[in-house]
Amino acid sequence: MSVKLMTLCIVCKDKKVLLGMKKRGFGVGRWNGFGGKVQEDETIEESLRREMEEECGLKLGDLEELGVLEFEFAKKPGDILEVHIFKSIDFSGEPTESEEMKPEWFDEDKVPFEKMWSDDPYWFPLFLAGKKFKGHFLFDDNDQILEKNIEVIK
Ligand code: N91
Repeated sequence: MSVKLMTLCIVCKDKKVLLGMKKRGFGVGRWNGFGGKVQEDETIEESLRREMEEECGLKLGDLEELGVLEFEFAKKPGDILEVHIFKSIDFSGEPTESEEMKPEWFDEDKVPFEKMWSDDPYWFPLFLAGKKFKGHFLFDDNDQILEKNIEVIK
């Protein structure tokens, strides 16, 4: 078994959320939060701050961690992506397109789930409600959910 630490940040402002259209690599063609793999020489928060600047040019201030999700793929059983999900309402700069992401604001009630990962409808509403959560999703070879387990924690 191996566990890879990852980060995901949803920036929120005026009842809108900032997502990025992934232009290349893992998850290409889907609206995502910002973040990525945590490197060995950095903390989870340091990694998120770095990825955020690289992917859309925003500098993050205070962060709130709301969720931890494990993603596992049937083609690589035992390889877990442990994703730490943060909310940011404290940031500076203007979202700017990068080679990896095209940022766009969406109304909280118009999140484009049809062009997002299949697990997002299960936890994004909890996130928007400010609830803390943890869970595990197992995906098939087409990134569809085979197993899910999600719970709100205190
Ligand atoms: O970025 C967002 C909003 N969701 C997201 C869901 C995922 N499910 C599996 N993976 C690898 C994901 C990445 C991002």
